[in-house]
Amino acid sequence: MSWLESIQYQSQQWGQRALDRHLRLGVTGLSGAGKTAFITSLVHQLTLGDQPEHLPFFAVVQQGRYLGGRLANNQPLAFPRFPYEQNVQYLQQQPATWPPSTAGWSQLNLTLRYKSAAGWRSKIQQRSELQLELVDYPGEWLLDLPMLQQDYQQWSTFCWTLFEQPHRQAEAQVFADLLANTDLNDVSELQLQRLTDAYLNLLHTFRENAATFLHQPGRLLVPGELAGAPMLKLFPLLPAQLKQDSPLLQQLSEHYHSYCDYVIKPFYRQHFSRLDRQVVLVDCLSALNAGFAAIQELQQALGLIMQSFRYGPASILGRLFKPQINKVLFAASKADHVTPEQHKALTLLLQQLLQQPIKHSHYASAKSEAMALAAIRASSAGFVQHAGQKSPCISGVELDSGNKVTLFPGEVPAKLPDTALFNRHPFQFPALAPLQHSGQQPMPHVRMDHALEFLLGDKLQ
Ligand SMILES: Nc1nc2c(ncn2[C@@H]2O[C@H](COP(=O)(O)OP(=O)(O)OP(=O)(O)O)[C@@H](O)[C@H]2O)c(=O)[nH]1
Ligand SMILES: [Mg+2]
Repeated sequence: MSWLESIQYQSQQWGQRALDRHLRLGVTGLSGAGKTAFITSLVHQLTLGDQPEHLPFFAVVQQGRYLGGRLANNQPLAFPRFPYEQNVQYLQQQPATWPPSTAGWSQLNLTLRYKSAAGWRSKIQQRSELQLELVDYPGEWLLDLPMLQQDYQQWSTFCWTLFEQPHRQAEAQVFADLLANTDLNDVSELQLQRLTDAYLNLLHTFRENAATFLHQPGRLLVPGELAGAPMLKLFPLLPAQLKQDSPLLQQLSEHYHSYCDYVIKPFYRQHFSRLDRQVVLVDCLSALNAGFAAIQELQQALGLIMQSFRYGPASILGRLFKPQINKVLFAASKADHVTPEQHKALTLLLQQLLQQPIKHSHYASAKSEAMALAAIRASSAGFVQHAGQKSPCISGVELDSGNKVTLFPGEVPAKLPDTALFNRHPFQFPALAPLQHSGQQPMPHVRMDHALEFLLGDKLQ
């Protein structure tokens, strides 16, 4: 072995230990925003997508330096593993279907190998590695974080302010009547269960009939491993009932504090501390479909989330976990449900939705970018001739009917629309089934290469 080879070998050994780097990527979004689809696609792209034509804006692939990614086997055996293979199976079956909504947290670690672009590292190391850690969880759990800033009374008051809004009022009245006729001295198991069931029923009704986004506590809808835990017998008492120091109020306050201490804090400490990078996914199109109230509530929910993630000494996460996120990607998901020339408007709409929360947050200190993307493409884009004119369109398979459709789904407003616009022009963006694709090809996407470049590009130099 020559002295040069010897140095190279020594350096490689040292380099593998000292330079192997680690990145924890947080994928954030409300239920249905597309987190599971995003992680599945990201893993698929990084393990199969080394073809430059498939990821044209991902520099490490474009420059031929990407050596591939594989699922790491260093994951603690006690951690639930992200069901990547099962998700791919759903997407590749005939007909292709979407993976189901997530019911618990799970993690996946990836090892990415690449050749360094330049500098001393490229001379002494044949290859470099980056460890990527990804976590998935039900979106419903994200909205628990703001509860840490409230006590039970404040939370109950907040809930009833929310329930007074026109799109929720009628549904909430039944539960309000039930509470009004409740004996506040009765803290029996049966009473607590009966009222919790009624509250859970209300949350389901809100979600299905009123297209709402804010549902707390999240574990009531998606309990995960906590199904049956006594502290999940939790619902907001009426504002008038909060003024009397009743046994029921005391019991519910106790459940609330246990929920904050034993569920919310550990969950966020485990999953949101030490995040290096973050993706915030927002499904703007479904909210537009659901109407003015839904858009407003989406904005409110995003505001609450961003407030919770606000960094610096004043923020709750800052105080608890000292996060160090230095790059945030804001992404309007499912962009393949509209024609490509609408993507700009979709990005502007997303920026408008997030404008207030971002202004008041410390996200300003992190590098951020906004884009419209589709993690897993469900349509192909093209043009049709109509009245002698070429018009943009998309083609795909309708999720509900299974029918093939070719359509122009409509324009995306570049600004937050007002009620008048919704009255004049209801939005009807379609929901489509994933495109059929063969196993060994990377999943079709829209701008995942841009997302990968923004999130990982500098770490793969
Ligand atoms: N067209 C299209 N639809 C998508 C895409 N990603 C997600 N969807 C649709 O959105 C639904 C929800 O996506 P998920 O990835 O399960 O959302 P999630 O954020 O993980 O939701 P929870 O697990 O409930 O928190 C899917 O079932 C699809 O119908 C995409 O890239 N393109
Ligand atoms: Mg999910």
